Amino acid sequence: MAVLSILRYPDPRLHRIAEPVREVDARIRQLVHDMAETMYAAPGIGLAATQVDVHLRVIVIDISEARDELRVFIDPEIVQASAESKVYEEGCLSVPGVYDEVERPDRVTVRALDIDGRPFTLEADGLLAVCVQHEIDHLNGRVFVQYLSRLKQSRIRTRLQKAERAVA
Ligand code: QAP
Ligand code: CO
Repeated sequence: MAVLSILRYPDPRLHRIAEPVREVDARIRQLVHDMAETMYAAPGIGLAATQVDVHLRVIVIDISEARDELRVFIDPEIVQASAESKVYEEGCLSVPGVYDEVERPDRVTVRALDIDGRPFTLEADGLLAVCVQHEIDHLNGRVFVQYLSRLKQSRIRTRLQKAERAVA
């Protein structure tokens, strides 16, 4: 197991489109374990492979209070989304210190493969629905700040670039 390093916005690699996995083998299971360790260490509630510079369609999520309900989604697809939407304050391990409101469908049905390569379907609402959509966006090269105004995006970019220089 290993804690992987997380790409920080505005890294261009965050905008790569991830490839389908299709076959869940030992290499993918190792990636899932490392991603889970990275998410728990951060700590965060969700992480997409894109954020650790692996461009495969793999997501880990744990929204439980006790941090003991790991959810794994391989090749996730949203097969249904509610017409009603909801605004939620989002953050991202790739955009540290930045939180802002994003509007998304309130409920989604997601189909994916589990760690054993078996297909499953999940109906999600609340925080889980937000998190699944946020992480699938990462696999499609989209970071949540791209839902914000151009002005906010430019301020966030400047702030994070300054922070990057300060630690370099
Ligand atoms: C995505 O985000 C998410 O800025 C997961 O300094 C977030 O785990 C989905 C984190 C909110 C739905 C709602 C962010 C940790 C963690 C930070 C995360 C930070 C430290 C973010
Ligand atoms: Co994120």
